[in-house]
Amino acid sequence: MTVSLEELTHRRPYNAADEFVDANVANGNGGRMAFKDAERSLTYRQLQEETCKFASGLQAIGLKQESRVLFLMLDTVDFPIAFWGAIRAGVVPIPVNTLLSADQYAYMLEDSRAEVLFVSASLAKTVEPILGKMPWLKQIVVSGGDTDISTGKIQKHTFENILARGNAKLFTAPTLSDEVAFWLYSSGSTGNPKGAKHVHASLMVTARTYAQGVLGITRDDVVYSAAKLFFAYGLGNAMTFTMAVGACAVLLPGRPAPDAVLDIIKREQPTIFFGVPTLYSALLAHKDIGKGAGSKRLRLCISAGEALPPHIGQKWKEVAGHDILDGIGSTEMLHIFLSNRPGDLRYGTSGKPVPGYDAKIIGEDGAELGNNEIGELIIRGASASDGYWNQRDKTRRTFAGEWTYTGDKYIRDDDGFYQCCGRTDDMFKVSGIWVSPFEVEAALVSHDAVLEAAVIGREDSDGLIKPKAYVVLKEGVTSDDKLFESLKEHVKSRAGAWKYPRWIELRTDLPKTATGKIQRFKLRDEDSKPV
Ligand code: 3UK
Repeated sequence: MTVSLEELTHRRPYNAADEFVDANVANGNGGRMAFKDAERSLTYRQLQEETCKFASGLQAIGLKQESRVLFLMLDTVDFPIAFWGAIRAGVVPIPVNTLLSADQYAYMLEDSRAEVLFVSASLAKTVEPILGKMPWLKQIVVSGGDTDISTGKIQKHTFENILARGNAKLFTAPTLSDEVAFWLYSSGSTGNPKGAKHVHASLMVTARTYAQGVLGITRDDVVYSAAKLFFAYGLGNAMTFTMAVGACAVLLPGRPAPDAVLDIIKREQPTIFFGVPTLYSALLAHKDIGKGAGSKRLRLCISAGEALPPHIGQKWKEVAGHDILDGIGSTEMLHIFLSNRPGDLRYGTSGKPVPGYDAKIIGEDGAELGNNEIGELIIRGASASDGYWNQRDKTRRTFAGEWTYTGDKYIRDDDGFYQCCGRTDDMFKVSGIWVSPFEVEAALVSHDAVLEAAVIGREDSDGLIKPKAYVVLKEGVTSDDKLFESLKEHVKSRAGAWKYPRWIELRTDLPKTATGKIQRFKLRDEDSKPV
């Protein structure tokens, strides 16, 4: 069954598992490899069988269509089995970040009212203290072995139990293309995470627009994404994009440290690699980095999550022999909506709108701005979230009719490239001229002595806002007045005279979200506290 984008985005009977799983088997991809992790691999036919068993197993333990389940799972083949088993049954999976604390899981379990928690055995200890206190949680399912944690009143199963409870009879629950299929929590820079609800049709929308339209993914591709499946970025990269064309994704359950990443690239020879800027930077510093990062078949390298500093893209091209395609996506839009593409790339920008998405830059009064004017980026596209769960006010501010407000400041140049200028809330003006912290940070990290930098606006003794920089130096660099002067000069020459940091504070690390984004608001809060 192949449905056109037009048909897909109008309410009709549609279960994403039909297209992503069953259509592969029907189209002759049944014997092809769909997923491979450190220990196991799965063909499309096996994926179909296992997801049927899993879906009926979920029904056997009492789950109904529209029930919600939380996934606290590492990247192994169990992830797609559980995800697509749930979708097939019309049960709503909510994959969450595996690096959070018990308190954060408690918040999400309570907020989502998930009835079942799927947890990788090695992560079970983290949630043990909260299990007894969750009002909605009834059962947990352990993947990758068993665990001896005490679960109190909550019933515990193993992944194998669930499969054994089900049967391989082919079925999909009667869902609609417009119906909520899964959620992803959006971390945000302040407050609790918000559950962004996504509908069945959205997964195929991102696969057709970005993965096929921009990357030209085919069934011969082998994908490795350092971004995990619980992020919207990883979920597309290493699951839905490959499945949409019958290709293969390789999964790494462990931490994507440079050694492990180079190792898997060398072993699996992927054709497409997805990373984030800090990883590319760390890989470039690794002694074993070279052509194709170790893969002879590598054809595309992608970066998202935060803006890619130009020097990293240029250096990667020199060393690994490939451009890095920077693109911006969000949990709210599900995947990438502005992107550079092969043969049409400008470092220091997020590229141009992905076909299927429209972008506008608007001023404070909401009116659309022209080229070379900074404003907020808003996006129209069929993969937008259906809204935040139980947060009407935030939903209405972010999803205004057809347009989604990104909260990002952007500027479009005369050639149509969109350049990121930081978040709406991090920007500040110096002498009436916008300064984007990002720009100053990019200038700082291009200095030889600097590993990382964060910039905020702070008031000087005249009450005027000026840039302040927090800098992490590279190992072995010693600081003195000369270094500080050299950093200031460097920014003046790179970013503009008024943008140089009037204060520089050295740090050993910077506050970051679980997804690695610098939390400038924390630095601002610290800075404004009286000493
Ligand atoms: C920022 C970028 C500049 C930007 C994501 C690819 O990152 C993803 O989703 P999140 O919800 O964060 C969204 C916000 O992150 N951002 C992301 N990419 C870039 N800024 N250049 C970039 N290339 O502030 C955006 O609003 O965590 C990325 C695919 C799916 C995703 N969800």
